[in-house]
Parts: sequence; C-alpha cells; structure tokens
Amino acid sequence: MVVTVQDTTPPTISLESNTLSLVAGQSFTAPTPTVTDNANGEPTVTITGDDFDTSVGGEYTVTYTVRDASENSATVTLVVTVESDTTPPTIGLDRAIGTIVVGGTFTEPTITVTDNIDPNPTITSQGVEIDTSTSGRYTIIYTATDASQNSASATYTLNIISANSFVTTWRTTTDGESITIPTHSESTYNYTVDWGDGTSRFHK
Ligand SMILES: [Ca+2]
Ligand SMILES: [Ca+2]
Repeated sequence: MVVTVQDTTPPTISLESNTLSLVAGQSFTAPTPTVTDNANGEPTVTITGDDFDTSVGGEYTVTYTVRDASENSATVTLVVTVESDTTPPTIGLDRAIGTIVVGGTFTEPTITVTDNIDPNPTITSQGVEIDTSTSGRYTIIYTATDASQNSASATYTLNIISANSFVTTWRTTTDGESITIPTHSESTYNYTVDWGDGTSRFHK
C-alpha cells in the first residue's frame, strides 16, 4: 500500500526588520529573508517591488513570496522609506585668485567636490569668455549640483595684467604688523593685494 501525504502546510518567511530607511541616491539591496518549510526541498522565494527609483524620495513596499513544492505560499512585506537628500555638495578651489600677464595662458583652478550621497555631482562654470589679449579682471563662478538638485558655488577671480606690471611680495611675522606700499599721488594704480590666506582685494 502506498500512502501519499499531501503537504498542506505553507512555508514561513520573515525578515529581520519589516522597515528600512535610505537617503535618496543610496543603493538598495533587498535583505535576505529567513525561510522554513515542513517538507524537504528548498521553497522558492520571489521578490517584487524592489526596482523602485532610489533617487526619488517616498515610501516603497517590497513583497517577498515563498512557495513550496505543493504550491503553498506565504508573503512578507518590507516598507522602504527613501528620504530626500537636502544637503548641498561642498565645492573648493585650490586657489581663489589667479594672475597672468597679457598673452599668458589661463589654467583653470583645481576643483574639489564632495557630497553626502552623490559620488559625482555635476560641475558647471559661469562667466564671460576670457580674453587673455588685454588686461582685465574676470570672475568665474563654479557650481556643483547633486542628483537631488542641491547646489553650492565657489568664485574664482582672474586678473590679467599688462606685461610691465610687477609683483611685490611681503612677509609679515607678527600679528598686527603693517606694511606700506610706496605710491605716487600723481600716478594711477591698479593692483591686487593677495593676503595669502585665500582672501584678496583689488584696488584702483
Ligand atoms: Ca509545506
Ligand atoms: Ca547631497
């Protein structure tokens, strides 16, 4: 006599936690569930709803279904909350000011960008076209924008000076020390003081 025992007991499926939080832009990997069944053989697990856009804030439900060989099934859900990224990138330039003589070559500053989420924020620059054939002063604004459209800017100033200009360098060693640059009252001047601490001031 052959006795066939019908398996009518569904598998069980559970997650360590039924909720999960992400910040927009972080990658999502569906956590592995714990599965048991009364019968021999590995029940199959299918996951749906796990292909949501992690760059968009919101609440998403991921459904796990486990099924044994006798078509008994059970489900468990995971609610994923994606928080919007509201933190702008940081942008830095290796120098805030540059000086070249007329006819010289402008080399862009080195730009350093970091963000809390986006590994590659977009960098754009804004400013008038630089004409190195005449003296002048240019301002270039560099802007970094992350995937959630948060942005930050840094300003670069380029001075193009005529060839008969010169640079005078002064070293101060004590706090509050003053220096005097000799000028003639009947002459006109056009110069920039670079304080050496990242700040500078243009004078006419
Ligand atoms: Ca079963
Ligand atoms: Ca960000």
